[in-house]
Amino acid sequence: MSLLFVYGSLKQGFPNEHVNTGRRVAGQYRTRERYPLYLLGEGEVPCVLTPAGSGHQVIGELYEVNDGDLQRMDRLERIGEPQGYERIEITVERFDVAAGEALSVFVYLKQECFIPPSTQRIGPLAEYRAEHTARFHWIGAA
Ligand code: PCA
Repeated sequence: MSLLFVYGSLKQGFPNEHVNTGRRVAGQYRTRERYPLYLLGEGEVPCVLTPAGSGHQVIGELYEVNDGDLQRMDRLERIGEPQGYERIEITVERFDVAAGEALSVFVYLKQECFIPPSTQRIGPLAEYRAEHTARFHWIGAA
């Protein structure tokens, strides 16, 4: 079992929730560091970028996932493909309780240096919300 932090279309009630077969962990979570979260391209696809240090502490949901869950989501996020996300470990913290613990978790993100400069960006955002999905269209594999 591993922990996966999702902040975009894989959240509950968002367009790719059906691919997220993990088990939700109670609580509200955000990244410990600030990250730039943008809606990228004409599909307005949510994407956290590295390096950290600008933008906001990004808010999302935490899931317990097994290998099968990760395989399904890795395929959607096109892990290992040129246009795809990377899955790396970052630190998140629970913020709906006092002194929430820091946890090391997986997250899907992209490196800033691989985003073509001409790509449309909206943000940086602290949280991907329902209204941000209005023009969302996915170019993933699933
Ligand atoms: N799916 C992943 C990364 C961005 C996206 O839309 C997520 O929800 O965390």
